Amino acid sequence: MHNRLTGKTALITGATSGIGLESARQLAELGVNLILTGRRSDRLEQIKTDFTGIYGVEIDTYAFDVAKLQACEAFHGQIADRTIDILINNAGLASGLDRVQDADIADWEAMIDTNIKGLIYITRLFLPAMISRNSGHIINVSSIAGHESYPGGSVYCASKHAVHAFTRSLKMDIGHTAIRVGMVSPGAVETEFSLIRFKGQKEKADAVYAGMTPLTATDIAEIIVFMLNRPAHVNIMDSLVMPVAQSAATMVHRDAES
Ligand code: 8X3
Repeated sequence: MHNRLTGKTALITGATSGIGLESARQLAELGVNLILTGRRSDRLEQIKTDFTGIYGVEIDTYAFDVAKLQACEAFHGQIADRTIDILINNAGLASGLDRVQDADIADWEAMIDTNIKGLIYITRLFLPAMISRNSGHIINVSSIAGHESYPGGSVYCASKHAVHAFTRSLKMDIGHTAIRVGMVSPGAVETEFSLIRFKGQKEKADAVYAGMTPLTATDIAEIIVFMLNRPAHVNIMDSLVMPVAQSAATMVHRDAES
């Protein structure tokens, strides 16, 4: 595959695990310099050490919570002199799978704050420089839950529908520029996602992927890299990606024995 990405700089939120971390790894392999953010500073430090040795690209890490506007503003101020060619708004989580009438409002707030507010804060802060330069590429990590709702997923699905709607409006608002904007909308990907959704209950998390072959973070990162690596006139607006065993958010074919 022709590599159009070497020497560019990518800012990736939620880069300490899962799709964010794999996207970082694959971009580093292609010679992309990285600015990685996440809440876990120890993991960021380890990733920086590991990747710097292997890939020889420039890597900077910033530990903060994208859900906090002031932290996002401070981060933006710290790297104001950097050219961000690629922004991957990946930070996000599911918290709980409870019916509306039973759900914990703190879970809802966590999802709204990170999945919606974090994504729109970072976009709002870094977009003006892209517009001034008339270049850049933004990929938002959405979900099948941005296309469909399912029981127990009310606010998670609402947050990903918000990502979907925001991404489409964003593209329109900067339609006069050369900036590309798209999203990736995965179905079941086996990462820390379900463990976090079920608050560390491993059996519940494992059951999500039982008897089927889920997607991996690597699968989704490959698609993100493919989207980023298209020629400048090609903008993939959305990639709805499912494991072959999953035909809709709640329709999963599982092996009979499990
Ligand atoms: C992750 C996929 O199906 O749990 O966004 O909503 S799902």
